[in-house]
Amino acid sequence: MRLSILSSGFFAAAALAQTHVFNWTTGWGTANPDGTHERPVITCNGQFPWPDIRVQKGDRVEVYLTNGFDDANTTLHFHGLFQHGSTQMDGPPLVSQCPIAPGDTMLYNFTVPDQVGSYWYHSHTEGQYMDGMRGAFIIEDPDMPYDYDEEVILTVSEWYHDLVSTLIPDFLSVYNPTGAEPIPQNLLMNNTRNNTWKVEPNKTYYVRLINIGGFVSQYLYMQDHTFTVVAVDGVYVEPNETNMIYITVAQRYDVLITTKNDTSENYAFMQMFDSTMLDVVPDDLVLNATNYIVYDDNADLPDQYIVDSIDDFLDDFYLVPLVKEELYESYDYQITIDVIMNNLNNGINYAFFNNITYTAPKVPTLGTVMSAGENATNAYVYGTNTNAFVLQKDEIVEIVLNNQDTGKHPFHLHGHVFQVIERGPEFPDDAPQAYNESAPYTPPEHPMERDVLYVNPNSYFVIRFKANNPGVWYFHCHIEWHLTQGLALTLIEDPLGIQANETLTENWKQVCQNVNMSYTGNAAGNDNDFFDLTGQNVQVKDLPAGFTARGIVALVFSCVSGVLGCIVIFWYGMADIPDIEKRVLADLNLDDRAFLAAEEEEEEAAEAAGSSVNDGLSKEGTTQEITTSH
Ligand SMILES: *[C@@H]1O[C@H](CO)[C@@H](O)[C@H](O)[C@H]1NC(C)=O
Ligand SMILES: *[C@@H]1O[C@H](CO)[C@@H](O)[C@H](O)[C@H]1NC(C)=O
Ligand SMILES: *[C@@H]1O[C@H](CO)[C@@H](O)[C@H](O)[C@H]1NC(C)=O
Ligand SMILES: *[C@@H]1O[C@H](CO)[C@@H](O)[C@H](O)[C@H]1NC(C)=O
Ligand SMILES: *[C@@H]1O[C@H](CO)[C@@H](O)[C@H](O)[C@H]1NC(C)=O
Ligand SMILES: *[C@@H]1O[C@H](CO)[C@@H](O)[C@H](O)[C@H]1NC(C)=O
Ligand SMILES: *[C@@H]1O[C@H](CO)[C@@H](O)[C@H](O)[C@H]1NC(C)=O
Ligand SMILES: *[C@@H]1O[C@H](CO)[C@@H](O)[C@H](O)[C@H]1NC(C)=O
Ligand SMILES: *[C@@H]1O[C@H](CO)[C@@H](O)[C@H](O)[C@H]1NC(C)=O
Ligand SMILES: *[C@@H]1O[C@H](CO)[C@@H](O)[C@H](O)[C@H]1NC(C)=O
Ligand SMILES: *[C@@H]1O[C@H](CO)[C@@H](O)[C@H](O)[C@H]1NC(C)=O
Ligand SMILES: *[C@@H]1O[C@H](CO)[C@@H](O)[C@H](O)[C@H]1NC(C)=O
Ligand SMILES: [Cu+2]
Repeated sequence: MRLSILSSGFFAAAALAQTHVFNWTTGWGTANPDGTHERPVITCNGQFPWPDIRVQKGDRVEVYLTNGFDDANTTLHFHGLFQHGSTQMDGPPLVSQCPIAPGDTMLYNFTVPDQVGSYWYHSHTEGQYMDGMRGAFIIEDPDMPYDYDEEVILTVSEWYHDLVSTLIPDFLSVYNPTGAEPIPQNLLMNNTRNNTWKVEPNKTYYVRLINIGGFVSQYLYMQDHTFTVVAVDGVYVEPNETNMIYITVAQRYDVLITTKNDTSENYAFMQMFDSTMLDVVPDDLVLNATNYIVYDDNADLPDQYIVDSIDDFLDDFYLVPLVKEELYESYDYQITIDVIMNNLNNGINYAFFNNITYTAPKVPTLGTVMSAGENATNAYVYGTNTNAFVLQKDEIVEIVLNNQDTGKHPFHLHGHVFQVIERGPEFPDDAPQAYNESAPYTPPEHPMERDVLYVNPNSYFVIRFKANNPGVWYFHCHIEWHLTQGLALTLIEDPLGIQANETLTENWKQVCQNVNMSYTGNAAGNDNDFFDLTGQNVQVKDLPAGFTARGIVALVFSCVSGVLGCIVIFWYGMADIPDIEKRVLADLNLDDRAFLAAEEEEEEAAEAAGSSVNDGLSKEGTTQEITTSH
């Protein structure tokens, strides 16, 4: 009797699995999310914002994504989904698929058998998601362990008035040698400002907080209400009550919020920039954004809510997963990566793992896996500039990340959640500390697990996971600016397992053909000799010997009086390096007079407005370098 109930229940659940079909075309429209500036935004079938996806555990999802742009490729990534047996549907271009050409359609077809909770989707191409191509992706749990009355999604992000395609050329420029990220204009909640959340009294809300932004972390806190954190990045945790949450881009916090019995008053729901991530804080930037928890439409809205300190946010390191997975006591394979930001010979500031800035291969890495046969187990075939690591089936992998940069970075691993073994505190600017494996430490008995983890400035973190999901998985900083600077690596997990269990769909191959890209061969596109990488894409050369990144910083910023003067000094400073003029001329594309004129105008405008120069510069010893180079 009992058995039959169980099995009929099982078949009922299986029969109920649904297929959700979405037919989406990207395009451009205009919107004014922050209420201060109308601008172009990326639309979905003409609509902005993009719709949320809501499915049940076990369902199938089919998204037909048509690239409706005239002159840009696109892709879609489903953040946090494991994509078991469907790594080809994961999204990042040149990693697990070819870019989708204008006019072309890709079918993302996968199931969500083994995950529940709060996820999101976004373009994985050239910062497009910061222009609006993103939405929530919720997998409902038939066995939800927490009681609540209502469920609500609440996204947060920063917002720029300029398009990413406008910001990137100025960001990745010799005139931005420190790699100062563009400063956003506002914080948004649910794609608006001054958001009103209408609540009923005496209820417990299950709130899915999702940071769909591309740059800054935020502090979230409410007037006279508390968050009880019950899940992070789709992993249930033991309830932990807190007044303040610190959420990096791409992270999710599911929280319970209990409303008051009394409906006479409305309350503030605050978002605050982590301003330590901004190189400059313009005078007119509103760091604290006020939103409203509204009990009574007729009652007044509160002023902003101020707290004494922002230091007491919940430290996610101490959260304990509800399902107690044992600590992976040791590792089989350790990958140690040092993070630095530095300039290459074109004067542009790049980001590096172990001195390599990710440079996309000529063939998507998954295409190389599928065409390399037995040689797919050799990392060399994926190229020397992709930071490729091959993982053995079921081994325990440890990633030690040493951040030698003075910024915080939220790192994301595709295809997995990982155990957080250790995270160091912030260390001073002049003394970055690497992880010391031989120093005694005790990792948590049941480490926190998630898919996005920030590292503190000049510090480190250590994570572990089991290589039980064959696939090509990207690991990268989720700050879109840093991803464009190359802060990424590729994990090729059990390549023979991928070959055995996955077949590339005809559509997947067609997407490559329609963008004129080969999908077989090594990173250089060579499918005769997988060990001949001639012609592979490589990073820009290092700065010439005797010339430092600091020198570039000094030179470029010594010319507050105008760009042309600046370039003269630039030449002069490097005059003793053979051929440097020719190389700099080529790199700077100096014949582009229009570009120079535009830059000059910008500089003048900036001076007129009295805007301050990147405050990080003074620390670089600018003055000193300028004097020596004159
Ligand atoms: C998607 O929509 C387009 C335009 O409306 C239509 O031509 C196409 O047949 C649709 N595709 C699917 C799979 O429904
Ligand atoms: C939010 O409030 C600010 C300040 O009052 C205002 O400038 C802005 O237009 C408002 N934004 C929206 C989307 O209502
Ligand atoms: C689209 O991708 C292809 C293949 O990587 C590339 O050659 C082309 O330049 C891209 N197009 C745009 C507009 O970026
Ligand atoms: C999606 O994948 C499933 C499993 O491979 C397949 O049965 C189904 O036909 C695919 N959907 C489409 C529209 O191709
Ligand atoms: C946020 O937007 C979603 C739709 O994306 C809506 O369901 C939800 O109620 C909104 N939440 C708040 C707090 O405004
Ligand atoms: C609301 O009232 C109920 C019953 O009186 C009580 O149990 C509960 O704690 C109250 N909730 C709040 C948030 O004050
Ligand atoms: C809150 O809920 C409790 C128990 O359900 C009930 O007794 C009380 O009247 C409610 N209070 C309000 C203000 O609705
Ligand atoms: C922003 O909020 C913080 C913390 O509540 C507070 O210390 C600070 O004074 C606020 N800033 C402004 C400009 O109101
Ligand atoms: C809650 O978080 C604090 C740190 O913010 C930690 O000390 C405590 O152990 C956590 N408790 C649980 C049950 O997760
Ligand atoms: C990076 O390059 C520097 C300078 O050439 C060298 O000292 C360092 O060992 C390199 N780091 C790695 C991880 O290869
Ligand atoms: C792997 O590479 C070797 C040369 O190192 C070659 O002889 C062999 O044919 C390659 N295997 C495949 C399947 O391409
Ligand atoms: C391939 O799929 C089969 C059936 O789903 C599974 O049993 C096997 O473990 C998979 N192999 C790998 C290497 O993942
Ligand atoms: Cu970063």
